Amino acid sequence: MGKVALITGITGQDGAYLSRLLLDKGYTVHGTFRRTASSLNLWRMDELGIRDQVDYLPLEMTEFANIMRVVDRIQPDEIYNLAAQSFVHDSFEQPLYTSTVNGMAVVYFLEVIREQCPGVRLYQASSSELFGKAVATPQTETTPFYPRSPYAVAKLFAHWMVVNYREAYGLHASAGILFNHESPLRGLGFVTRKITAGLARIRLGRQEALELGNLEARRDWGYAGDFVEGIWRMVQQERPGDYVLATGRTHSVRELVTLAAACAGFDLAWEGDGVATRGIDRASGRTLVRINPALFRPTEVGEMTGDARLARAILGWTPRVTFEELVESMVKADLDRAGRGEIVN
Ligand code: NAP
Ligand code: F7E
Repeated sequence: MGKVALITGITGQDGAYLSRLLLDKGYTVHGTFRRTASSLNLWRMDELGIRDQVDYLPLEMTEFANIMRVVDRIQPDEIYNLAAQSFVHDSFEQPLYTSTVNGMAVVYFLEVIREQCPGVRLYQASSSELFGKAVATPQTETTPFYPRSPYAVAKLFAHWMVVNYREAYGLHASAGILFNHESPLRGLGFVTRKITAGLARIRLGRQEALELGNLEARRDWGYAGDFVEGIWRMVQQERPGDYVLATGRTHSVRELVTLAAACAGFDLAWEGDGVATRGIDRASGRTLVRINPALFRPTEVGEMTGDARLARAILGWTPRVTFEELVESMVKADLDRAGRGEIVN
């Protein structure tokens, strides 16, 4: 018989790709969603063609007893905790809620496993944001953490809880310290998808310009489809552990916009400095990109570069899709969607 997986945050980007991967491997997949809207938004599952292959359960991460009952009902072999308030920018406005969902809720899961089903394997979605104002480059599993947002502080609490439950109670609990990973299924609030969807709309005359914050921030951007493979491999190890997943290549937001613009058929020239910076389409002279100071963060993570050598050595994991291929695929997907007149999610 195949294994049973419980994925929290099934409606998110990683939930969709991980579901597809587990289904391909013969798992029975149960996915949890939160009942915030009147209907369940499964557009990502639709894009991957797997909507009807997953069992969906409502789960509120802030409700301990809800988690207890869902785990008891499903009796999973593996739990992948992906649900989170995952927007770093929003966490400055919602620090309490972010702390509860990203931090405390992880302890609820750990307690349920410890009390009810200690043999269950847990994956916790940790983040490169733990490194924050990084004290060394590139970042590895042993680089000290310096979180720079309520999001990162809450994830750090959860991360150490996972380590502690593993050491104190012998749970098979692993944390993936994942660097930014993107795809055509990325949420519109993140900078990659905001840029590719925005440029597609501009190309089709449906948006005037793109407003961005810090163009100089640098990230190690990989492809989500590659990263969920690494997540699964962590959970299959005989011994649980924590692993960095990253590409080791870093680009600035400015480089990202320039490349995405080229993929959308624009030749972008940059003029001005600071908040007066503008990205201008050389052919028409139109301003396509401008800066909105409201999009800057109170404390920013300037640069991230990951070193995934441990994952390569132990898990046999390497990312396959390059930054250029990733950006091109995202622009293409958004041009197709905008061309079909679809509401871009
Ligand atoms: P995502 O697309 O934003 O998905 C987050 C999921 O969490 C969504 O399904 C969301 O539901 C759910 N959620 C949020 N608040 C909830 C609550 N109170 N109760 C129940 N569910 C809730 O994020 P992702 O990119 O797939 O990332 C997956 C996980 O990896 C997250 O924990 C994220 O913090 C972490 N991570 C991501 C990256 C990355 O680059 N993608 C890197 C490192 C770590 P709705 O659909 O209802 O909003
Ligand atoms: O920002 C800058 C912004 O929101 C990337 C989450 O998945 O990865 C993600 O967090 C950079 C930042 O991702 C805009 O200031 C400029 O420096 O796409 P982002 P993030 O904050 O790195 C980590 C690993 C996670 O764990 C998180 O869950 O881009 N930036 N202008 C902008 N960012 C946004 N969102 N919007 C802008 O207009």
